[in-house]
Amino acid sequence: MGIFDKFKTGLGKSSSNLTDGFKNIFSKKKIDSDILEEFEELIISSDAGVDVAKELKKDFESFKIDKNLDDHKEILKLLADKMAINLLKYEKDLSLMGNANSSVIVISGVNGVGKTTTIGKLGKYFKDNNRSVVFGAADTFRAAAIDQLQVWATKVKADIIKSEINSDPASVAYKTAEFAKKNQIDIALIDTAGRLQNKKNLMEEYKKIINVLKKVDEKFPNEVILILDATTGQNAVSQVEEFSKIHNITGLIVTKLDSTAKGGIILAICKKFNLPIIAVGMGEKDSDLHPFKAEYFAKALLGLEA
Ligand SMILES: Nc1nc2c(ncn2[C@@H]2O[C@H](COP(=O)(O)OP(=O)(O)O)[C@@H](O)[C@H]2O)c(=O)[nH]1
Ligand SMILES: [Mg+2]
Repeated sequence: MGIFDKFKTGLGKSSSNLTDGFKNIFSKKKIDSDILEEFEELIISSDAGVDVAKELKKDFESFKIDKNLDDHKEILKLLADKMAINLLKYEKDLSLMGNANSSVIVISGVNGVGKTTTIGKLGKYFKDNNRSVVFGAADTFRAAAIDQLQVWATKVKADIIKSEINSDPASVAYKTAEFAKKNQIDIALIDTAGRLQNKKNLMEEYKKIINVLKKVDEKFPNEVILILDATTGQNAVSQVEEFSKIHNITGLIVTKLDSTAKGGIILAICKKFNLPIIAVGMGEKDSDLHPFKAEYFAKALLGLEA
């Protein structure tokens, strides 16, 4: 399956929701204010946010009137082009990550968003691109979390640094960075716990992890990537706000796009925060993580072909 088809399949729920709505909208001959409102509401229903919906509504209206178009596909193509142009600056070339000697990447985010799974998938991606990889099991709160990362390490043949349950997460992070530097490992991916029950502790913990990494090398961590679960919708927006108070965020990965009709959340996040989308998760398998491609995303979301 080509990459575009993966976006198409992965965004299937979101695009079928939108496509059904478009069908109804395009069945009306005249575009009056009711139709425009229906269009705006449809976009909002994908969790793209009010600002993006208003912008797209304007585009929709002008394409339809200025170009006097009757062909739905043509209008959707123009909308997709516009969307892709807006999103282009949030693309990041994942294959360039880790070109510096030993890059340390901290993976953060709340419980259950897909941190550990994403680390496994990133490990597979980097290994497939001939990079050496080490995982750091710094979510030391649950034995299962350490085991889960070990399973991924074995699967993708990555090294792993781990310690016993309840040991100090910062110490595991430190050892991982030290191992990467000493052995000239290209990429170290550090898993974290992200339990939001006690925000003060969480903040202290991330600060400690980041500080000890700087002790190994002041350029560490090279990246701190926040993982967002697309199924949580607008909650993802507040998570970016909350975590940016805790630590600097260098990029985002949005997971579980395959499980939601709310894939428009990426539009809302890009509009609101000036952060690159490092990759998107569209399934549970190791091959279900892809670098973010603005054009593919826009076309797939609107139910178009490549
Ligand atoms: N459908 C789907 N499930 C995912 C994706 N990413 C992660 N998951 C699932 O989400 C659940 C939580 O993932 P996990 O990595 O343990 O989250 P963590 O607590 O943040 O480390 C697991 O069942 C994963 O298989 C994705 O892109 N699509
Ligand atoms: Mg985990």
